[in-house]
Amino acid sequence: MTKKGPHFIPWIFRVAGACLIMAGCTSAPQYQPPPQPEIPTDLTQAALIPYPVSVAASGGVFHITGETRIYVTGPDAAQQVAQALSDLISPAMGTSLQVMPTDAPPPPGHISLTLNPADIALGEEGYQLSITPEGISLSAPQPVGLFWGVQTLRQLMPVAVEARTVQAGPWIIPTGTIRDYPDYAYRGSMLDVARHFFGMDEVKRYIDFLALYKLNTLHLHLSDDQGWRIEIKSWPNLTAHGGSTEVGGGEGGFFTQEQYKELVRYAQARYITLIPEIDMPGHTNSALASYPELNCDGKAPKLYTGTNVGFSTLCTDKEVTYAFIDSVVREISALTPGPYFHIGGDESHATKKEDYIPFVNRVTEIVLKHGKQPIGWDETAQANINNRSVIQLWASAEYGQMGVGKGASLIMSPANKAYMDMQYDSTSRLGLHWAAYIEVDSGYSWNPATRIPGIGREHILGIEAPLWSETISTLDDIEYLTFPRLPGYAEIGWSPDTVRNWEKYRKRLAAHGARFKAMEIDYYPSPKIDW
Ligand code: TNX
Repeated sequence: MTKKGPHFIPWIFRVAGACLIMAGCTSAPQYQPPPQPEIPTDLTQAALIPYPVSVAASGGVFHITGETRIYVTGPDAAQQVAQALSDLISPAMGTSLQVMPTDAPPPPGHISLTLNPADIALGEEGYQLSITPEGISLSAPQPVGLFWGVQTLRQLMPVAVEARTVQAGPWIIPTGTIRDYPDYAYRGSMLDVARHFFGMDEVKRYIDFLALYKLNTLHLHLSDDQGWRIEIKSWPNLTAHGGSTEVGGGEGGFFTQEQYKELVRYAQARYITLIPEIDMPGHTNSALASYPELNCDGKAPKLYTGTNVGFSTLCTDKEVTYAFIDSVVREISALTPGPYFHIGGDESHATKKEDYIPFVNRVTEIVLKHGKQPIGWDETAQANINNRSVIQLWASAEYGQMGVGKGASLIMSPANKAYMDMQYDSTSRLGLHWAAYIEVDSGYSWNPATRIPGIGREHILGIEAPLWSETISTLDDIEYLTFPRLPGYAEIGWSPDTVRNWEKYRKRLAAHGARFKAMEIDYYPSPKIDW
């Protein structure tokens, strides 16, 4: 055995030894304990968006571990929500939380999901979440409430839960009770897949974003001058030709009816209703280019890849126009379990007013005949509408008031507050600014029920934040304009006015920055927020 001299002592002991001798030495390598995550024990301080109606803290914590089970009582729909919860948190925990259907009262120490139709104070979509050190009990009158309660639970968990790879934990949740239900029944966003086409994966991810923030409606703008994006079997050239390009001359695209059904199912599993929009009589160049007979002069125009508006119109006094619309509404309605069909009706500057009103009247009847309730942009309030129509206010207070006067209910999307295609400020890399620059505080700080004289809470179905796509063509672009504004619209739609407060909201939103990162969302880091 070779005798080793002191020069064989590993360097680390030598440095440590030297430091023992030299008093006051501070350069010794010291043991660094791993950083302890701050243990959140005050439920009222949780960064929940939208903020719940009521939150009471009890100061303790519940640990979710690999041993935690999800007990569920109730029909298939409730069990699917329990499975969704398991699927949501299992990847980051690295273990699959077991779902246990049961009719017996669930044992303590676990998570339980229960339907409680007797709790009518929670309304259609509400839920109650009771968290103690011994377990979590989520109850709701309907499965949809369980689903929204799961989203709250998700936001109460450490943000690492959003990662799709195994994370360290611990999976700790503060204790207390939340009772919660939405202010407005309609809470939506619109995605324009016509100016630039976005495909299945992009739309599904967008649906995921809505679900996290308890938005229950996705309005898809499926046709415009630049492209027709949904297969119509009886008018196949709409997509074959009309779907073949987009703004800037890219290749465009469209959804087959099978794909559209898949989107409907994907949204339904997240309690989100799809609303299809076929914009007419203006915004129709792609249809006019596909079928010459829809033009008054019988000649098909060229496809259009610019961004002007207001130059196209269906020929309102040809019968074939209404046969065409009937087929389109019939085929799309058959794919649509939701109650609404959006007929557009905006910016029809190439249609004479005396033609526009009878056109909207007739299209309204076609939509009703196919079992759907028509929604139109605010200009459609000029037609002979009544309480069967919904008016989506985007630009005109006067048309909004006219719609309310005729008995229609309103969706509030004022462009200078709710349009997510508006730039944040003059330096934003994407977006337009014809309506306003909309920084995060401006997008958050308004009240749909007091914005327009004569239009009150009782006239309003809800709010919607549209995302037009003239300037955006990738998922990153979508994310940049959507985040961080979307959570603010979700809060306006869900939380009562009395709990909405910009100073508090901006702190909660800051905490969501880490969640966006874990979800790999390419958000705009607004200087209004201390990220
Ligand atoms: C106005 S909003 C439009 C859209 C544009 C949008 C751009 C509405 C009903 N019409 O055609 O895409 O502005 O911000």
